[in-house]
Amino acid sequence: MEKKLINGFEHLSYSRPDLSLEKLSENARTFYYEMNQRRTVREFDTRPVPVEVIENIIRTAGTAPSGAHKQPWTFCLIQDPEIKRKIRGAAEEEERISYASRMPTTWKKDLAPLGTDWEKPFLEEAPYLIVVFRQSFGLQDGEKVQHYYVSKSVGIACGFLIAAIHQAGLVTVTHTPSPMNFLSEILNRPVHEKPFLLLPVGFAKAETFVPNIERKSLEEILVRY
Ligand code: IYR
Repeated sequence: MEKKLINGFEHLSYSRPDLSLEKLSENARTFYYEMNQRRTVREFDTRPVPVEVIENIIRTAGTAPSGAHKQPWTFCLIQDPEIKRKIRGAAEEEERISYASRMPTTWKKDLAPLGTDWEKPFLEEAPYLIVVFRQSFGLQDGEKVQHYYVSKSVGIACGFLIAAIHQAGLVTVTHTPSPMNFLSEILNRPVHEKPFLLLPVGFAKAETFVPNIERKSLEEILVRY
């Protein structure tokens, strides 16, 4: 392996396979077709999933780029039914108030096609919950470590996570109970970690339905210069 020093730091020679343009097109098309099959699913089968599958999904999320390579994320993996029960109870308590009085009419009108409500049975039914925490700063041997672009970094890692869940053949819903500080307490996280996203993971229920909604076309999301 070829090496070189840049700013006094070791760099390794790196390359990607030199693919034909046909293969390149096929790869991009195939990956898009695969990702376009992804749907947010709120109904889970209670069938178990080997923990090794979830570990590799989390490893994939950990391959995301991050500000100054600080990797400012923590993924909490919950299997314990008692902790799931606590999380569901606390999330539903917040959601009940949100749906009843915190969310304005426009918001609720926008959510109507998705069929969401305050009840979150998936928080107990899914075999796993992954709670992603953003680290506002790091701690190494009691010393504060500066983190950069934390939300962008953790957002990208969550994108990788969701893609890996789908690619494995499993489903998830990006659940953001609000406020979500109860997760820090239940999971006993240190103060420099803030809850970012909660994802139940598992097989989709044998018969489930998803909203009949469309994705924006390329021309709607792309501006060419
Ligand atoms: N957090 C609530 C409400 C909610 C908000 C949005 I924006 C969604 O896309 C879906 C749900 C809930 O989880 O029900």
